[in-house]
Amino acid sequence: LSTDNWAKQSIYQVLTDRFARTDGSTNACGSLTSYCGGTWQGLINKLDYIQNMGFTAVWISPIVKNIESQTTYGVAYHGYWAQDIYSLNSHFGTDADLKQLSSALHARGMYLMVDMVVNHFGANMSPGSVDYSQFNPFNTADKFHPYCPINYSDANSIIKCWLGDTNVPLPDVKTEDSGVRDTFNGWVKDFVSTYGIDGIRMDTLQHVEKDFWPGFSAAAGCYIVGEIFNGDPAIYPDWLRYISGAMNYPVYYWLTRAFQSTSGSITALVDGLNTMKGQMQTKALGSFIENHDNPRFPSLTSDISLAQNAIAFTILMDGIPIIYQGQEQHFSGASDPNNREPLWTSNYATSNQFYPWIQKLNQIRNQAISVDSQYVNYQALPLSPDSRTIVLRKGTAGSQIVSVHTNVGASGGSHTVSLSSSYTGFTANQALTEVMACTTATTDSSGTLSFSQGPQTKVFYPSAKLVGSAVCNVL
Ligand code: ABC
Repeated sequence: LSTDNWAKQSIYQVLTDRFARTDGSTNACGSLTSYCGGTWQGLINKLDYIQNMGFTAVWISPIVKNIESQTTYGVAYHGYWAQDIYSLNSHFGTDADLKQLSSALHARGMYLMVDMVVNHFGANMSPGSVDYSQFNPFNTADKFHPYCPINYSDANSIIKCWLGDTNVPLPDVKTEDSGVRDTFNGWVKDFVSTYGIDGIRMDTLQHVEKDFWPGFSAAAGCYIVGEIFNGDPAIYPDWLRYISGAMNYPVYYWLTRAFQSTSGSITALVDGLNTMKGQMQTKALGSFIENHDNPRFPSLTSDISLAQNAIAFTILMDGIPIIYQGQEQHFSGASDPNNREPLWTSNYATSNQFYPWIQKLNQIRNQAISVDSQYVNYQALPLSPDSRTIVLRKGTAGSQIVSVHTNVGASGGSHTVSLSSSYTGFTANQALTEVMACTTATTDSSGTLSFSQGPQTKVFYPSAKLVGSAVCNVL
């Protein structure tokens, strides 16, 4: 699937081992550093849960065979310690199961994104004594860079040295070798067609030299969103010359800081968004507030409305929304592995304060995309009418979403906000729906929209454009 098509999707991130078991059992996992039993079959059985939340695509953990042994950090339940890239990880299921997952998604009109790693393999021995013969296909030392720990202030070291540590070193593949490149290109081409993969989440993108990526991308033939774990916006424009998309880590940091407390800086978020869009096309970036590597947002604050605002912002900002499993259950694990809770302990509840919230946001975004061919191309206009509030206007006039987010917190009370038509693009006496609460609103004779803003996100949309949609039953 192309980048333009991916820009219209909304992705749910699944940690395969932690999402659902084949037999649907919900008893706890003995240890969060062991396999907990989640499988591709378990996932297939729970696709309604994901699709009913409004998602159109699922990102799953790496699928290849990993090292099996018990390490200092447990076993490879996350999938990032590859041993044999030509075999599947049997803990997650069989070849037939993975194909079935792909076809089950496609039958629903949904898409499959697979996490992939080319930067390294995994080893459970000291860097000096790595047994390369255990790897497939690169089973000799000369296909790897010699060991050195990464020095993040040296660009060359980020590419050539090894991630992991001396307990669990991640032998760094010599990706500049033309034979290695040919092998990876053949491998990805094959995997994409064999399993009907529509998109790729590429691990450790910045640890592989940039000129590796165009050839790999051409072989893959689909959208790739690269993980560049870096909050500096300045490095992104050049990366986007080599790869179709990237995780939006800069906005992740500004957004977290703005909403993690009632004194977070909204100004820094507005400035950051303007910096990003001034430098690059933002529609192919992955928007997120949580993932499996960082402390979950609710570990920073227990405030429900701050979490709801942060999620709403993720879904309505520029880029492809990515929600990590468990956000809809307000899970609050902090560092890895505590942020990798088995989802089944929630019993997949759908009537809490987050599942319907996410569903509504996906629905309004999906609706805006279906009626406005330019919605995803329109780079949102951020505005901060006061120090506690950020407004985003996104979409062509006539079918634009104007969303209002605040960090006053659950006990912050309400204040009046007025937005002029020159900002919103709304017209005089226009009938609008505030879709989060399904209430109506009308602009005044000069097109100004005034309302009382409480702690929760408000999302205004022209009522006429909701007709026929599932949102708020507008007739
Ligand atoms: C295991 C244990 C951990 C233990 C660790 C030593 O070993 O679980 O408890 O602390 C996988 C597993 C992990 C496992 C690791 C290592 O492998 O999931 O459980 O940790 O064995 C990707 C994946 C991630 C995966 C790997 C490895 C890579 O998403 O799940 O981890 O395949 C770096 C990489 C990044 C990587 C991340 C974990 O480490 O670049 O690709 N993620 C700075 C650096 C970043 C660095 C980051 C975290 O620190 O610049 O490159 O990411 O170490 C901002 C700056 C950023 C800065 C942050 C901290 O601050 O702008 O640049 O990031 O302000």
